[in-house]
Parts: sequence; C-alpha cells; structure tokens
Amino acid sequence: MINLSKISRNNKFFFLAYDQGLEHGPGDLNMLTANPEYIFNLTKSGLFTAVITQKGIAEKYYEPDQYKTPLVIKLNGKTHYIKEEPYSPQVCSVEEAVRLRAKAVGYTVYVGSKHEGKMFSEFSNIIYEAHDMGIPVIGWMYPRGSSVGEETPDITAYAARVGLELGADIVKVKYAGSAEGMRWVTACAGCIPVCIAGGSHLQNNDQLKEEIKGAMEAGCMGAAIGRNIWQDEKPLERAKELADIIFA
Ligand code: FBP
Repeated sequence: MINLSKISRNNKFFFLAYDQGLEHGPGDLNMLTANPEYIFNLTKSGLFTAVITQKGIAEKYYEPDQYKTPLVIKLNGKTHYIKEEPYSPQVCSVEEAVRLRAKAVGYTVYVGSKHEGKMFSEFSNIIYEAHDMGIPVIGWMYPRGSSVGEETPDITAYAARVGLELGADIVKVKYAGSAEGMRWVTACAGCIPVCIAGGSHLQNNDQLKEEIKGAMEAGCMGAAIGRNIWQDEKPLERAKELADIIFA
C-alpha cells in the first residue's frame, strides 16, 4: 500500500481545492481569489492536509518553504465549454508534478462517458508511474455522460468502485445524498479512503457541515473543498468548522 501520511493527519484528509479557474472560469473568482497567493496564504493556517492546483499555479506560485502545506497537482483538466461527452485530457505528467514538488497527484475520470476508455488508460498509466515513485494518486471519480442517469448512491458507489479496481489510492466523489448512501459508497470503495467534494458556495455552511458529518459517520476519511471556503467572506472560520468535523 502506498504511504498517505504526507497528505493526511490522523489518517484523515482535508484538501483545499483550487483548480476551478480552469474547470469553471473566472466566474468563480473575484479580485481577491483570482490571486493564487491569497489561497496559498490560507494554507498557512495549518488547517488543510494539502492544497490542490494545476501545474501552472504550482510552478508560478507554490513555495513549499513558505507555505508548508503539501501540494497535490491535478494532472488533467478541461474548461466548462466542453458540453458534449466529457473528456478531461492529461496536461501534466507524474514526473513533472514531482519536479514541481507535488506529494500526490490527482486525475478526474468521467465514469460512463463515451471517452471513459481513454481516461481509464491515462489514469492507469499515471497510477503505474506514480506508484513507481511512491506517490499517491487521488481519483476524482465523477459519473458523467449521456449514458449516465442522475447521480444516485448506486451510481456514486459504482464510480468509487471503479477507482478501487483501477488502483487509485484515494477516491473523491460527490456526496451521495445521505449517510446511508455514503455507507454503500465506502463499502464499494473497499480499503481505499473516500473523500467528498464540496460544490458551489452556499451562504450557509450548515448543509455542507451536515454532509461532511454524514460522510464521516459513513466511513469517509475527509473532504476536498474549494469554493465553500475561499469564496466565503470568512474562509478560515468556515474551514475551521469543517476541520473540526473531519478531525473530531
Ligand atoms: P469545490 O469544492 O469548489 O466544488 O471544488 C471541488 C472540485 O472537485 C474541484 O476540484 C473541481 O474544480 C470542481 O469541484 C469540479 O466541479 P464540477 O466538475 O462539478 O463542476
């Protein structure tokens, strides 16, 4: 088993996700949050077990001595203009990510997309290369495409299972609607940790807190949250509330 200690605390994960500039565009950003330094400064709180960016942000802004919090580099990405069957091409190699001082790498698999085969193949090669270098791989396992219906616990569980069977070390999935749904997801993920994703910024943090509570009760090991933290007026207060649940 690959060692996950560099990106976890007490075997739990709290990732600060900041790849939305590429995935969603500047609509997610403002004059403050468009500056990656603002995000990296939030990591100085020590609340997060890792921060997630694309390679360009890592290369231009990430200073491990200054920020301390470990880096995860997303190896693929796509813009929100892509509306047909989703495919997110690999844009960074494992070797390059390690050179940019990543302690883990991430890759989105759109499970069920017509391009699933291409993503399976890229993901499998990434896992092979990363494991050869002792680097963990996080799978963003997102069921999407015209053959995939509305996401149900079974569909989320299927995506998590695909992550296990392809060799991911951690899977990141959307919340399956209830703690019971998440129990099925974690059962299907087997021995690999499941983290939940955040979603668009909600004025009230209560719903997200309930989801994270439900997920942790169901055996999840953490969360990867972006907009609900850094789009908030009080990002560190929001993050602390979530960290208290994850590391309880
Ligand atoms: P958020 O907490 O801001 O939703 O970030 C989590 C994340 O997985 C990001 O890493 C990624 O950019 C985004 O969500 C993808 O969201 P989607 O594909 O659902 O639009």
